[in-house]
Amino acid sequence: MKLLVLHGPNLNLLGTREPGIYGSQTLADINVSLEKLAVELGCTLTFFQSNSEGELIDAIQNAASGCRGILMNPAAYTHTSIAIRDALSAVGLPCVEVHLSNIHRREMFRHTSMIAPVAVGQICGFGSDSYMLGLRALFNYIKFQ
Ligand code: CA2
Repeated sequence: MKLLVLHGPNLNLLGTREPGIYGSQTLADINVSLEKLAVELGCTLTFFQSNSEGELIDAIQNAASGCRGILMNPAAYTHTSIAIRDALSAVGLPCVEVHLSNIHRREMFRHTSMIAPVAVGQICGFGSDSYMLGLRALFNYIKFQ
């Protein structure tokens, strides 16, 4: 089972700034942990981070050939991007939306997700564990659907 892991804008800065909100782990640390879990579960991961909405959309479209699902932290595009939502909807692959922080206890503008209505589910507020929980959830969803 091949899965795509997508990281949205500014997540390349993880571990270098705002550790109080986003933790001290770098994106590379999170990817290593995901990779270890993937070996345990028996799936293969492809990782991609971009600060560009268009590149994320291209990655979602390309996932349609070969990948069974998408684990995605759309970062700030969560709250704004109808284009990413449309891409997910168009490819029809199961997507689990994850966030490091609990977006529902932060500013009002973070309470709305454009992505949640086209996702299998959303996991937020557990720091890097959100990604691990999200990977397990996506894997089990695909395996048992
Ligand atoms: O909690 C999350 O995972 C977010 O997706 C992170 C986004 C934010 O816009 C969402 O509302 C919630 C921000 C990612 C920015 O990451 C940074 C990392 C280090 C330093 C500065 C920003």
